[in-house]
Amino acid sequence: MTELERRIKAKIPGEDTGIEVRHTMCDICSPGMHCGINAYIKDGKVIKIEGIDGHPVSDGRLCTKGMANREYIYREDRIKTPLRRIGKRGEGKFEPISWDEAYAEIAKQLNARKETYGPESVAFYSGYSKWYRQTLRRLAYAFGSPNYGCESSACYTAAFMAWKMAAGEQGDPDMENSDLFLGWAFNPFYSRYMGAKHAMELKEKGLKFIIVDTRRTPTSEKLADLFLQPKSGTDGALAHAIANVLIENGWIDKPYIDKYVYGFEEYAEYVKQFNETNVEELTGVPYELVVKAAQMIHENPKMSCNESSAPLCHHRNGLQNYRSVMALLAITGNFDRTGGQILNPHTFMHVACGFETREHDYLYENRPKEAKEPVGAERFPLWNYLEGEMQAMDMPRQILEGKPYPLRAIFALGLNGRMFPDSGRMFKALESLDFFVDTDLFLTDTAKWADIVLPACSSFERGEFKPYHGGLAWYTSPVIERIGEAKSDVEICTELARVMDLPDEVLKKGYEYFIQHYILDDFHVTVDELKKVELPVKIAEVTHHKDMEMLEKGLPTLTGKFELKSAIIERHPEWGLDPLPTYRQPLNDADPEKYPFVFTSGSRIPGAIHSRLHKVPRNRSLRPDPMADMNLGDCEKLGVKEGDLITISTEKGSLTVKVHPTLTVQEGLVNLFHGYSEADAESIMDGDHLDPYSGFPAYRSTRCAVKKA
Ligand SMILES: Nc1nc2c(c(=O)[nH]1)N[C@H]1C(S)=C(S)[C@@H](COP(=O)(O)OP(=O)(O)OC[C@H]3O[C@@H](n4cnc5c(=O)[nH]c(N)nc54)[C@H](O)[C@@H]3O)O[C@H]1N2
Ligand SMILES: Nc1nc2c(c(=O)[nH]1)N[C@H]1C(S)=C(S)[C@@H](COP(=O)(O)OP(=O)(O)OC[C@H]3O[C@@H](n4cnc5c(=O)[nH]c(N)nc54)[C@H](O)[C@@H]3O)O[C@H]1N2
Ligand SMILES: [Mo]
Repeated sequence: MTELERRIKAKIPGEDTGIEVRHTMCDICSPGMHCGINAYIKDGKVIKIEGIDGHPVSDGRLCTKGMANREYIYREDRIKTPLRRIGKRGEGKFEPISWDEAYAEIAKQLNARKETYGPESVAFYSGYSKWYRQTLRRLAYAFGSPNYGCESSACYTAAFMAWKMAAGEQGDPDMENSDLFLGWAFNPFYSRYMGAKHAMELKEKGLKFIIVDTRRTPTSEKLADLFLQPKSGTDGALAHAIANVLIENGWIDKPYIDKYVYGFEEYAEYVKQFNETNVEELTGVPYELVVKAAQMIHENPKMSCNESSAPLCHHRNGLQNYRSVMALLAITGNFDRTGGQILNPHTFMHVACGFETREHDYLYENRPKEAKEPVGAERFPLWNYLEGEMQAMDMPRQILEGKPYPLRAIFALGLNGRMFPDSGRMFKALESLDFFVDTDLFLTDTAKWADIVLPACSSFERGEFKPYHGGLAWYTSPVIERIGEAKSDVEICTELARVMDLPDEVLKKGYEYFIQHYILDDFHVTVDELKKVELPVKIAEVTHHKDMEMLEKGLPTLTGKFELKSAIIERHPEWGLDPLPTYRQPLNDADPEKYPFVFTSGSRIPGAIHSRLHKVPRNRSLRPDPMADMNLGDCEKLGVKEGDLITISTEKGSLTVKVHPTLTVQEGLVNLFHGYSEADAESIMDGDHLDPYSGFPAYRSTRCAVKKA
């Protein structure tokens, strides 16, 4: 081997090797992360990736998912051209067509639905990706439909709703200044490694941790000073029991409550019923540990709490459980206070960067005024009141029933039918549509049901505006050519708006116009300037929080106070919801004799994210088969050992997977990751086992039976 060959083999950048390093970012997980990537490019192809040293947020690091980027963008099932279905729905037979043909067909079909049934009969839906959502929402509104909606009908929004009800805005933990962190459903080691690093550093500096998790995890082992392991979805009862001990012992901040909290007396009366007589039966947590938790809270007065976007809310009682945990912050005077939970408004795309933008104007200024209520509005009135977008979990029902009005077409970016509980029903609904467009990088199981499939490009093939916390911003540039004829989602939405000549000049001007005029103008920065910087730069001063400033000014709630009792719900008795954070048990009504176990699905595993990485070989090799965790004792009783097949059955159906006997879960619980084609967790869930407050699905609490397969 020559020296040059050796250098090429070692992927060393240089003019002689023809290898160049360009900066991009990972968009496989949430916008709160988006770690910086050095992409090593040779002959137009990415041959290696690594983290960017000095990136102000990720500083050289990438997680198991981020490391998958190269294999992810070159997955074999990447779509290269627009496709038209020629086989049956779901069969996967398509013919390539041109972009012009695709747009023309979409315009024709969507307009025909509008003509026959009204603009609301077309829904505009986004899967987990978020970067293009403002443009998609504007497209929906420009078309005249109120039905913009997304995966956030099952992620994070329920928490946001709880915050809006209590305080009018989202709170975040001020962990650096806390004495105690209440890590309720907190396992960043698997779901956001930077959070884990941060927590470890603070632990070293003396921060105390209470961890509340249905499973033992790296977090419970490495961080917990006290670990509570409740049964799935019983968090509300546990929080109330802790509150009751705090109140009984006078370990609360009475002057703070008197001045800033609404509904305390009734709440205090209500939580009395969660006590030593029933807490262990309700939650599985011994009463001594409840008292210990209360004691720790009392001894460590500055307490902040984890914001859980998923596991706490993935129950039919999820939003109320969330409010119950938040109540602990209010009664101990830890809201809007240093070391507690402080208000942190979103800057852009679900990220709180510490500065304000006019994103909201862009999102809502073209919202149709005369339109019908969005999907789910009747069934989930609180959701509709607070969010005003479609509650997508009600989409399959409405498609199939046509009530309160027909929903006949979907234009989607990254729709995954397998994230809808009772996914079988969702696929039936897709089958019954007049017209379905799906846009994805890959020809997924869901895309196979579409009439037209559009090829989206990856974050390596496009540029996008990317703000980070701390007042930072970046505008990435493509590091490779587009694969096939793929386009970026915002181009697709904009071009479609132009082809259809929708009445929205701002939308038709495109994404860069939006970023420039609604976001960057206020900071006197141009898109072109930002594109030139190699790494995120500071564009705005961060507004620093002043202790109790918001409380003193009056919170943006109906009462101006932190509401333990929701004044919004009080004013709407017709909704049939409780103003107090009342508790009800989480499980569905199936016969407990027949279905003695609890099926929970979705607790994160390090190497996978939803449906995205199961087909990436290096990640798949970390866990080659879908695998359900069960307690060792249960496995012994069932006579199964590591790797044996078990069948998990619910009232909806059954699936067969390998079993992993473990002590991380308690007896009675069956835990499986989701998003697999061959073991679809959602296929055995009830599509109507939803939280009436938020519409969120109960992914984590279905009664099931288990037997050896
Ligand atoms: N059982 C169970 N189910 C769950 C959960 C759970 O805990 N348990 N969690 C829920 C939560 S919190 C979430 S956030 C959802 C995730 O919801 P999903 O939307 O199911 O998430 P993904 O599978 O990551 O992505 C959806 C699709 O988007 C495509 N995609 C990726 N990048 C792009 C892009 O740039 N453009 C376009 N057009 N498409 C792209 C992917 O290929 C994929 O097919 O799942 C929910 N489902
Ligand atoms: N590797 C990986 N990372 C991800 C994702 C992924 O799919 N894979 N998804 C991303 C997305 S969209 C989201 S929303 C976040 C979610 O991020 P997290 O909220 O961290 O996700 P989980 O791992 O589902 O839940 C955290 C912990 O809550 C526990 N838990 C489950 N049910 C309950 C319950 O009823 N009560 C209590 N107290 N604890 C419970 C689980 O055992 C788990 O250890 O992760 C993001 N990061
Ligand atoms: Mo999520």
